Amino acid sequence: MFSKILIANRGEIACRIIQTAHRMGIRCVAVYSDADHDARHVAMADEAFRIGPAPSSESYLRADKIIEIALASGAQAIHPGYGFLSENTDFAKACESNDLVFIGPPASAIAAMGSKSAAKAIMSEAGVPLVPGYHEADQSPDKLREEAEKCGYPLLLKAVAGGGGKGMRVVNNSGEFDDALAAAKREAKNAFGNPDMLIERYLTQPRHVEIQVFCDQHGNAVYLAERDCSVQRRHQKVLEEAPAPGLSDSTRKAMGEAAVKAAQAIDYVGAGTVEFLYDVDESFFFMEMNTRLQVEHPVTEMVTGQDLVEWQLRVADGEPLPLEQSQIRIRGHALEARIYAEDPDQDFLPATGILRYLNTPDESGHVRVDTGVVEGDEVSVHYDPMIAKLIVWDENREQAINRLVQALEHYRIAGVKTNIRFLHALADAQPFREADLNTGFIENHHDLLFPKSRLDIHKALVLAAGFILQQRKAGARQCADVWSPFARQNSWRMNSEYAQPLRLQVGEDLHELKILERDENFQVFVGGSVYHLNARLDDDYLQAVINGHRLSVHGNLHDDQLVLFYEGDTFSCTVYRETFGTQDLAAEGSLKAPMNGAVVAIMVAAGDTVTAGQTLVIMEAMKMEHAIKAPADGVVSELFFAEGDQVAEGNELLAIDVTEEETT
Ligand code: MV4
Repeated sequence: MFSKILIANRGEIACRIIQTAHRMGIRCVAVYSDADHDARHVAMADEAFRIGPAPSSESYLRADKIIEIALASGAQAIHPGYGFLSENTDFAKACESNDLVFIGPPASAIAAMGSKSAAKAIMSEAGVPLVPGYHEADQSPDKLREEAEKCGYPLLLKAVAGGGGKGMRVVNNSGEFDDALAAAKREAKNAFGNPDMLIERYLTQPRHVEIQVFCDQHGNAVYLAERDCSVQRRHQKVLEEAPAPGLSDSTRKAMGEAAVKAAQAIDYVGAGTVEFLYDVDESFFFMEMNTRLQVEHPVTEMVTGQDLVEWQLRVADGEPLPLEQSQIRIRGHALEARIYAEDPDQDFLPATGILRYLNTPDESGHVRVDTGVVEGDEVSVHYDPMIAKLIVWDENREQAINRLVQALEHYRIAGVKTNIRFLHALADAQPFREADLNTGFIENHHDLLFPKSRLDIHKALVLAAGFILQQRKAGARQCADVWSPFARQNSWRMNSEYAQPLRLQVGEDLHELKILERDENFQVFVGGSVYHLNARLDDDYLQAVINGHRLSVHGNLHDDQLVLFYEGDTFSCTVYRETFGTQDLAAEGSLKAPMNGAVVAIMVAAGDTVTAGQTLVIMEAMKMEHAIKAPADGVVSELFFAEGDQVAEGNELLAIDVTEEETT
């Protein structure tokens, strides 16, 4: 076995490879760009070398530099991970010519899958099922039209040189064909420099089911079950699972054997994936083959109990496959959710920033987190915005989904927008639970996947108030320095009844709160209601009782940004510094005279029921009238002045027993 390998990658996959290599007693050399000098993969490796500036083209794609570093460091092999140089035939060849083992397939196998039409020809020859259609060299429009008629409609035009969903066009009937063909050719010529087209019968509700294959250097080949990756967004996988729900043992076997044939047809070695379109009638068709270890390989590891990186290392070192086909069993069900730095509310725009707060679920036999970042790291524009893969396993699919939902609730990130809430909605959606899967899942269930917040806005604001005030108090207690801003809160009176204003901005809306506080108990006035809050804060964990409803949230306050986490949902707001100059604000909702003046009208009597915002008393000062309004619903218990009386600023004018509101 190798004693030292170089990992030509970054992020979670570099970390994941290092973990297995270390378990096998192999030393690891990392490489890094300027953006990654403090990255987790660098810290985990035994040694690490700088390649160059942050852009991939100047770092992780620099085959020449990486080979130079491998040779200088004494590594015997290079693991390319996925992406970057993993499917680059020149890199695989360059490794070989420098006596470095490329931990992947032979360059010839990578090349064979590079062209769609060539790949289809090989697969057709090998007896692997293809979508009915046309994939030959004659590209004359007459020939293509003739083949289209043979194929039938709807059909799909695919660019021979395309991939990953690029260069595809649906043609619904023969009337559309000529224009569609011309347009598709133009696009393909522009995008790939090659206008050639394939024609396929268009499957309207296919699933993406892929088979993990493994081949050694001695001609042995096995399949390690399948993964269903139908839940995608713009050809980006979002959720993957193994096994594929509802796939019969006989179809699994047929698909597995077809995948092994596909791999053997190109003299494959190592880990590979054969992707199939799986139709509603259980027929399946070869789509493409990925000649690398894939992002979603962990779900296969969870259901087979095998470490695929260990298999890769053994195979690359010339060992036979660790298991024969008959020894490979699947147990239970695994799911993987890809956690991305992106904003689902802005059409999944990639997000960047610093991971100010990062809590991952506890790992166990049921929960695995593959990640390349730690709290404080930056998600930059330079690389893929995937933050982590959350992988769960359980005895059956239903329990595995429950695990995923729970683990997503424990995955908390502040500082960078993420898709966690979206993933939570996805995993918890009824059609997903029912395994009603196809590649249109996200589009078809859009409404379910962008649910309303689980927290009522007022409750969220009340929790926010509790979190902010209790954290300030904890800060003040910790801070002996009297000049500390925490000690200087001049609206703050420990154990006194004193209404403090708090302004919280949520999106476009500014919410003004008033808070009376005694120890752990608060009365929070917001939007005409009063909430009784008991709040205990332990580090980032707030245990609250709001009007008799006990609930708990986690939170993070960084500068003026507060994020609360509740059952997979987040509530974010901006906290305004109190502005004591705004007398109106301080007076509003208070039953005290805002200034010296006269009571000109009293609109209520003792015993009256009043509603929030109702005018109670009118005062006059400096020839202007001021309305004193009810801060909340309640009953007037006492009036302290009569019409015509002079009052001083700060005098209580009347008292109200605030109605305790039951909220849900
Ligand atoms: C198809 C298809 C329906 N019928 N081919 C998209 C990516 C590319 N590799 C193949 N793709 C498709 N090919 C036929 N004949 C539907 C898709 C497709 C798809 C496939 C797998 C996963 C997600 C997808 C999303 C949209 C379309």
